[in-house]
Amino acid sequence: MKKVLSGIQPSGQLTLGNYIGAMQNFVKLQHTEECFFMVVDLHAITVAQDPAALREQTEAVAALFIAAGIDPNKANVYVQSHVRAHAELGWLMTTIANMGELERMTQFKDKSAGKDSVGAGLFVYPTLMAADILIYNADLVPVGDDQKQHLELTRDLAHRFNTRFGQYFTIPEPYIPKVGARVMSLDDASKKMSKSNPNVGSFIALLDPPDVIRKKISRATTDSGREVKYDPANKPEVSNLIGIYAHCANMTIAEVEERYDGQGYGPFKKDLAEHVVAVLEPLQERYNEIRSSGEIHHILKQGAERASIVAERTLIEVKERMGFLLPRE
Ligand code: ATP
Ligand code: LTN
Repeated sequence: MKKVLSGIQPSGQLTLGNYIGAMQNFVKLQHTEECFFMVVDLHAITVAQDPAALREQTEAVAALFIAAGIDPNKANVYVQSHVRAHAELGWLMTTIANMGELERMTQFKDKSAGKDSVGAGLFVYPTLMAADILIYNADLVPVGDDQKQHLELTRDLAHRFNTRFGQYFTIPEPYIPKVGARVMSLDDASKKMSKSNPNVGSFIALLDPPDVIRKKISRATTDSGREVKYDPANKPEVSNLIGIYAHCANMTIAEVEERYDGQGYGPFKKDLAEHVVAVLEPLQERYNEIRSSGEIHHILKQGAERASIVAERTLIEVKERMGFLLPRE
């Protein structure tokens, strides 16, 4: 069995981008591999969060994991800050990283662009992500396309550690979907769909009611043509919608193109909305059940306990190799 780890930030409402880019693969991998899926609250605070909203979103994201089909008896589901070893290994990895390589991270450049004051946590964000992955010696990391560069850095840090302190960390591989690795914004196909976009019309939240989903899709930007054709370079908006369609209807891109051949955008968008609703409605029902039962707290406690055992073991080994004096009896 391979070890799989991934995380999602409780920094807003989860979107269809998170679902297609990451969560669908979480659900798939849990059947064959040993999985660790976290709500990464320590990462979320690298930009300012309202404390009450952070607490609510953390619980909401955890419940969405389960609602999306992650089985807590198959995968470990927990909150990053409940496993203290993450923060500690994060610090150790920060001392292995160089300023130059962190300055090159595009997520840092995007999130700090135009800001008067940028938190130091945002800068060292990737070293904590590296710790998240390396602490379980994960083989595979299911993420969307935007996380590829962070994964590359994680691999470099693992390799650097191994060279300095002896072969120890597994070099992890990204696991990225072929279609849907970068679901784009509904209002601007040059930007990825993001839960932190202030324009709520730009994303479909997993908890959007059916009528809101229909409205958002009917208003989604297309082009002045009428051909439902997958051509990301020349028809980025329509290609993005076709990708979403293919995922939600479980069809290939070619099948979607064929179905709407010669029909224009109207019927295509209408059906697309129904396919998205059909995927999200049952997920929302399960979500409501999980939230009202309160069972999520037990799931998170159990997940953190199991994960801590593995994480603590790694931390001791790493500290030993780096030359820390470990406490003795
Ligand atoms: P934010 O926009 O607030 O930075 P986010 O929406 O990117 O957050 P994350 O928690 O950072 O969400 O990402 C969780 C996972 O979802 C990551 O694996 C990320 O690659 C994936 N993901 C996020 N947005 C998209 C998208 N538009 N298309 C595909 N995958 C995505
Ligand atoms: N950086 C990721 C979230 C994240 C993560 C991780 C993903 C934190 N730790 C470990 C995979 C593995 C993001 O912004 N999407």
